[in-house]
Amino acid sequence: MPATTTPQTNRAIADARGNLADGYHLVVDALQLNDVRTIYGLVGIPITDLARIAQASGIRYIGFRHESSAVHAAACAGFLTKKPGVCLTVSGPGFLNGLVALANATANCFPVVQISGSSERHIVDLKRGDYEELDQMSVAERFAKAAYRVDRVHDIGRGIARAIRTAASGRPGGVYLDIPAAVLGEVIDANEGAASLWKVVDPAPRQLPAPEAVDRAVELLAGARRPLVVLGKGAAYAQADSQIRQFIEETGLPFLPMSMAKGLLPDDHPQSAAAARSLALGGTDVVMLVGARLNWLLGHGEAPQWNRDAKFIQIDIQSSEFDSNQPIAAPLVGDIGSVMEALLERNRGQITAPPRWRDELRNRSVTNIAKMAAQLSADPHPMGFYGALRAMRDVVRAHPQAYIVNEGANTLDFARNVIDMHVPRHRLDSGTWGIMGIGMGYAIGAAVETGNRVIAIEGDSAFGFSGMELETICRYQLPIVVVVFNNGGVYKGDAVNTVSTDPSPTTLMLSARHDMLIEAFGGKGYSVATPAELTAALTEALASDGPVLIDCMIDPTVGTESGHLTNLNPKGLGQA
Ligand code: ADP
Ligand code: TPW
Repeated sequence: MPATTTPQTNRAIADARGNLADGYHLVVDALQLNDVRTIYGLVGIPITDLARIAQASGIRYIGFRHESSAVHAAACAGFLTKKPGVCLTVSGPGFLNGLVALANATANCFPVVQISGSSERHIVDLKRGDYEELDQMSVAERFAKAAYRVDRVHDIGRGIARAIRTAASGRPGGVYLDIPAAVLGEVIDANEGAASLWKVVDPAPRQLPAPEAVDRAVELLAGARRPLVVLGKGAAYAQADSQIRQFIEETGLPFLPMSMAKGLLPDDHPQSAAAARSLALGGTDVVMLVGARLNWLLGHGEAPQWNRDAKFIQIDIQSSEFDSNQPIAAPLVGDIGSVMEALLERNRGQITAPPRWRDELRNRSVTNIAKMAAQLSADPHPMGFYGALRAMRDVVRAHPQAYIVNEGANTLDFARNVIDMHVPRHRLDSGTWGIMGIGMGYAIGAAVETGNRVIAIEGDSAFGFSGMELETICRYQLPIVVVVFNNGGVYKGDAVNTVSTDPSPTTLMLSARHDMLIEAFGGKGYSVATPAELTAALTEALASDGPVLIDCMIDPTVGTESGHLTNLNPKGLGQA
């Protein structure tokens, strides 16, 4: 019996079931033993009974219409709770449909375990052609943090424990757990089965930084003339909210939140440099990255976006992240809570924010906020992104506990700037990959895990990737309001094909009535064309508990292709 087994619980399980246990029940028991309360999934051979047995045992099972949404929902659960979300897929194509979301979770450092049934090994390995045949583990290995397979019923407990440990510890990520159909059906002695399960102790242990590494960072920050702190979604994930806030406020340092770190400190905090982003990045001489990577989202730390002479301090749980893009003058490896505590302890008043730098940032913020206010208050007809978002901002302000899910191109760029966040971990978006299709999965994950209202702000193209999950939302009666910014296009909606009657590559139907989709499933739909109508619809939607979709007509001529990423399109010889 493994040392960490809790014999009492296991014996109780075994007694209740008589003398025998099968793989299905052992998977469910192992998950329960590890406090898994919800499974997201889509059933079929060989996992249908697994979902049924899980449900009968008291685990909540949420069934989806497409596996990628199920895995996105579990990944969202992982981000919000700091415990791996669990999802269930069928062999072959079902597994592959989920894999994109598992890879996305890994890219975003969200802990999630995708458990998939798989076909008979002796048929798959000789490529004899089985139903949904695929060598899933070798495929998953390349896209996940790790991939494991349970080949014997005796190893189910070990497999689940290993998957949970790997997903949650160190840099979190997606783990694939392959359970062949034969193992689910395998039967063993119940006591032996129960004794083979164990509960993972301290799945994400604290990791303390070395004192000299902390002193190095304090010294650098103390000598800075234009210091800056960048908070990333790793900082939000770490649930070190009070330590982070205390450090920022005690030192007075200006901070810049990455999109999913918004709300860690409120967006209207006087030390926020969000409205002076270009000046902050271009001017800082010492920047401390807290759970944020110097990837494309931060211009790889390169000039001219960044000051060429800037020195970097980086806090991360994964030491191989350091020096991936720029020299890291003060690497701080550890979990963010522990590192922040060490910084607070060893700082002793040395770090301050030079008043001149703070004034510069404040003045730039005032100018930029005034510019934005002018754009927001304009009331063009037809309605543009800013008009719609002003209306939404004013209604959402009264609901700080609502979760915001956001995807699209222009819809993402504008909403990120206009909708302020006041509470940590309440914003979920396209993240590290800039992926479309997270919308309904994340919204469902957030609603299921928290019971709070969720508002999904969706480009019309973005929404299409997971739109069928409206049925899931209605089936479970989740408190989700989907707002589709309908401008009839992937990006803008005014492109024309001059050579044939086919729509252009970026064209979608401007006349689409997404509100009618939700009505097919018994939800409430609104179609709005002005900020006043949007205000009324959203207010009513948030006053209700039921699922709502607001189709919001947006001028198809405004916005830009690829949003603010236009310059990432390769140039070539020009358009046809
Ligand atoms: P953003 O996109 O918001 O800039 P990233 O996803 O690029 O954020 O960065 C998140 C970073 O946070 C990753 O490098 C990850 O290793 C790190 N991280 C995640 N959890 C923790 C934690 N508990 N402690 C320290 N670092 C963490
Ligand atoms: C999985 C490429 C980036 S943004 C986008 C696509 C298709 C949709 C933009 O149109 P939308 O937004 O949503 O109507 P808006 O506000 O500009 O009107 N496939 C995947 N991920 C990505 N990122 C793409 C394609 C893309």
